[in-house]
This record gives sequence, structure tokens and C-alpha cells, in this order.
Amino acid sequence: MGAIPLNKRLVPPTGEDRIAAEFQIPYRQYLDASASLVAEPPEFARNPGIMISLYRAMTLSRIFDAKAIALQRTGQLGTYPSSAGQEAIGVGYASAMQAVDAMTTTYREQPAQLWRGVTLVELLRFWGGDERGSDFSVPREDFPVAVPIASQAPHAVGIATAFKLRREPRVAVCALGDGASSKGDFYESINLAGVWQLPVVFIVINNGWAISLPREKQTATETLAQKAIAGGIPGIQIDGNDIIAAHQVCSEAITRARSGGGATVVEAVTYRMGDHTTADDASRYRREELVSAAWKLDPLARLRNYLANRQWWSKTDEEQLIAECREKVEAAVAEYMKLPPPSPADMFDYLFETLPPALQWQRKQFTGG
Ligand SMILES: Cc1ncc(C[n+]2csc(CCOP(=O)(O)OP(=O)(O)O)c2C)c(N)n1
Ligand SMILES: [Mg+2]
Repeated sequence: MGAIPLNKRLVPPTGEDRIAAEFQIPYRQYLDASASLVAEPPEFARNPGIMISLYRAMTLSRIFDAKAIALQRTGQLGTYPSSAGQEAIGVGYASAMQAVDAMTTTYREQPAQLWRGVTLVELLRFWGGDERGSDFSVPREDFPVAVPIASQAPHAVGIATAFKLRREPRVAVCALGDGASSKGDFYESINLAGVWQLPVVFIVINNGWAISLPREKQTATETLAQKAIAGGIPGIQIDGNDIIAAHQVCSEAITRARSGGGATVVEAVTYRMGDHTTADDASRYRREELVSAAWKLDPLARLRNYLANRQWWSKTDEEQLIAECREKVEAAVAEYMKLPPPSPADMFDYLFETLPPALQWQRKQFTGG
């Protein structure tokens, strides 16, 4: 039994009715699964230097991801959420931002964080349980990842409000999941973003799953992008595994926000290739065929084929890049391993300016002093 299509559920207008409102949700894709161009691409897609830099970033992220999972499996990292399969949208929106912009994000956005300048060591530190990994050396004003679902959406609205009040030409970019788009925080955020015409862009990373809950059980809307309409802002759906669409559509939305044109919701359709986190076993609720079908849409292979088809990328280039990324990741792991572990007392020390008496007691029990 499939979902009832939206148009069947709409109240059909009778002879007495006029139309109160109408909307459309555009869908953008340039590069299809076979790496063929299906629409006239924007200028940057013809530039090998730009396209290769996007590919390099996506590859580094994929290689880091595999290593992080291996580290967790061998007891050297905490619970880790894989971003495999989501590299195009992550690198796409991050590369559309300017350094002065600010990002609030969920926990699966390593591809975007790396592009923004968060280091591999900082990522390892954070996922190793050391909060100092969130003290980013480069994107100082990007927020630490939000593990509470959708709490970063109102944060982005707050940041965008500050940018607007200070008349700074800066944009807040908020990445959140399909599951997060069901939360009140999201609806409240798009509402304020619309009514205050804020410089904020919401990137809804629709990876098909909220842990074990599939997209079709998440919401009855046909697209997640159309939720924007309720906030009075535009929504667009894109092929989130197409780096050209990801970079282009996010650039358009960010540019519009920067120039006073207000907010946008971009829904990026992608797929969570891995388990929800290393603490999950997706084979218990997800058929293997779904995952193998999704691998055929792999954003990394798609971009590699696009580059190779234009003679911009050879087998040797690929081998060199993989070796280079592995070296970078291994060097970061070696540095991470040498870092002294954080003090467990830290969990008491950074939440309150003055520790409440009950926690003072706990801290004393814990540290013995
Ligand atoms: C406020 C809150 N409720 C519940 C959870 C438990 N939880 C962790 S991840 C997750 C699913 C989120 O799915 P989605 O937004 O699609 O992001 P994805 O994990 O797919 O990247 C839930 C419900 C949480 N972290 N925070
Ligand atoms: Mg999801």
C-alpha cells in the first residue's frame, strides 16, 4: 500500500472556489547517475581546476570516513556517524559559502566541515570524545555539531538575525536531516526566516533515513522542500549526489540571502550508505538491495566519471590522490593518538559558570577532591 499522492488528498476546487494559493517545487539536476549532463551546466562545471578541487575534497572525506569507522571498531574512537554517500551535498554547500558566513550543522557533515577548514585532527578529537575538537582553528564562528535533532535551525536563525541587525553581508547556513525537518524547531525557524526575511539557507539533507525510520514514514509531504512554502520562502529539491547541482543551487540561495533576498530551503536527495552510526546495524531494518541500488548513484564515482570523460582525470591522478589522502589521514591519526586524553572532570567544568551544588557533590565524588 503506497502513500496517497498529494494531489489526491487536496480538496478539489468546486465551481464556487477560486484558488487561494498555488505553488511549485523545482527540481535541479545537471549530472545524472551515468555522469551525463542532462542540462546546460553553469560556467564552473567547465573549469577543470574547480571540478578537480571539489573531487579532491569529496575523496578526502570518503577516505577519512572509512578510517574513522576502523578506529571506532578497534576501540580508538567513540561512536561515529558515517557521511559516506553524502559528500556532494556537503562539499557543494560549503564551497558555495564565503569564509565570513557561519554554519550550524548536524553530526554527519564532515565533508562540509573539512571544506570549511575544520582539521582532520579536530574531527578525530571530537569523535574521540574530546570537546576541544569543536574549538575549530579555522572557521572560528561555525558552530559545533548539534547532536540534538534540529536544534541548530533556531541557532542559524539567531545568527542570521544578528547579521541582519548589524547590516553585515553574511549568511547563516544550516544543514539538517530529513528527520530533523519534522521537528518543531525547523518549522519555527522557517517561519521566522520568512517573516523577518533573514539571510539564512536551510539545507535539508534527505538521506532517506532517520535512524531506522524511512523517509516515507517520516512525513506525508511529497517533498521536504515544499515545507518552505509554509514559511513563505522558496523551496527547491535537488539531486544531492550531483555536485554541480549542489554547488550551483546553494550558491544561488546563498547569494540571494546575502543580497537581502531572504531565506531558502534546499532539499538535497541523497542516501545514507552506511549504518546510522557505528552503534547501529542497519541490516536489521534495511534491505541490502536498497543500499546496492544507492551505490549506483554514488556522488564520488559520478564526479570521477565526469572528470575522466573529459580527460581531466587519469588512473594515475586517482592513485596519487588516494595515496595523498591516506597519508594525510594517517598523519592526523598519529597526531590524534599522541594527544593527552581530556580529563573526565571536564564534563562538569564547561556547562555552568557556577556549578550547582548537586553537581559540585558529584564532581567531588568523581575526582576525589
Ligand atoms: C531532540 C532529539 N531527539 C531524538 C534524537 C535521537 N536521534 C538521533 S539521530 C536521529 C535521527 C535523525 O535523522 P535525520 O534528521 O534524518 O538525520 P540523519 O541521521 O539521517 O543524518 C534521532 C531521532 C536526538 N538526537 N535529538
Ligand atoms: Mg536522515
